[in-house]
Amino acid sequence: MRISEIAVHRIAIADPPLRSSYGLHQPYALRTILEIKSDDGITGIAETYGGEAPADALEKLRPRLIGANPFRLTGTLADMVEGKGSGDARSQTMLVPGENPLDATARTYSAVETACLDLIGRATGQPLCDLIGGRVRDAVPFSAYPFYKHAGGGGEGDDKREDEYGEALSPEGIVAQVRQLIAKYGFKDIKFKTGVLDPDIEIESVRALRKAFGLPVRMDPNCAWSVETSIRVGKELREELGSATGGYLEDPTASISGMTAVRRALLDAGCNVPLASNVAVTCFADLPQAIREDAVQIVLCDHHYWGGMRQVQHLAKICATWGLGLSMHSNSHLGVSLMAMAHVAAATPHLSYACDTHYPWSQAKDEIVVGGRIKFVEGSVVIPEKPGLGVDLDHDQLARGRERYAKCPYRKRDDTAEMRKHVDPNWERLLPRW
Ligand code: GKR
Ligand code: MG
Repeated sequence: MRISEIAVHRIAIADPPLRSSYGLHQPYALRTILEIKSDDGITGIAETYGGEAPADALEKLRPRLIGANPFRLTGTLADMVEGKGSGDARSQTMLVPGENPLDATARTYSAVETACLDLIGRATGQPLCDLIGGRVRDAVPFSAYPFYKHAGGGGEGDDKREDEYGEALSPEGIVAQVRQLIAKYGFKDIKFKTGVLDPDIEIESVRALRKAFGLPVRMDPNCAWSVETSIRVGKELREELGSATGGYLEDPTASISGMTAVRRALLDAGCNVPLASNVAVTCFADLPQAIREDAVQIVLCDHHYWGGMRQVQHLAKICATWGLGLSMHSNSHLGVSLMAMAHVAAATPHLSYACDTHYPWSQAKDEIVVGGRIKFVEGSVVIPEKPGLGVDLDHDQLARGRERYAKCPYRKRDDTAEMRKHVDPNWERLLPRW
């Protein structure tokens, strides 16, 4: 079997005004859909980061892909898997995920790998998770992912969307948002995006969530705090985020050494709130220092930027060996990414937390898989008994996504620009802010 054709689709999907320490989500999130066709007429698909740079990188790869054997991918594209650099330079501290040039090749490789595995799954009649070692679970649990949010449902002009969740800029608002998410999807864990309001209000929000639902809460301020503030919040929330609850504190402060300082102070205070990361630790080269210094106790994997699904499985093995937990990171996405996340999670024994997903923030109108939205059963995605990823592209919907992209005025994610437009014309991303 040889690759005979590739197609790269740039699409835009409505995204509500969610807040994080990066700023404010724009009314559209950008995604790229990749199709890889074989000379025997089978097509594999993948979804990755959007905008011009990720799509151009895939287009540039065309000469290396056409004629290549999809079974021999690692050999063909070995130079791309790891990306470049490590530590602060490679981190997602200042750049939103998907915008870091140092992990660009790992991201591109991942999209190609996913599409090839989907292709191979379709050619052999096997679900993707069963090609990469076989599933250890038939259903993959995901978390409710509440965000502080302004009023609005995303989209612009004639395409403005209904606001299903409403504004949430207080502890009560967050509890109401999570109530809706749980009622609709059945989630059993809560990953809470913070780093937006004064830490005392965010502490109150975590307490309100624990009180209202009694579920594990994981708090992620994306480096908005100094080491001192991180230590204070960790101490104050020792009960609510403690390891016994299944909670953790994710990237409270920037850099591996910052996380080390927080961890040491929390342990000295007898406070076992584990620290997780998808900002300080983003590649294999970050692991030696992070493990040596006990900077993080949980790593968030993400096949989209860790260099693909098999790299995630290697990461899981390293985490298991060194006694670290493994969780899964997410960014705004549709059903193709969701199914890829579910397949890799299904085939990764050492996955110690329910995965993150932004899927509830996307809408049926934008979904590009045949049959519409992927269903959740009690917070989990069930692996379908179908070959490959188990989902097909709806080409009419894909065309609508391309039209939205053509009309959309921007070509990369920029949460600072959106913050300046709608909240504060002088807004800067200050780290630490508190
Ligand atoms: O969607 O604003 C967002 C998140 O802040 C996202 O970009 C982060 O990458 O969810 C992510 C995280 O866990 O850091
Ligand atoms: Mg995070």
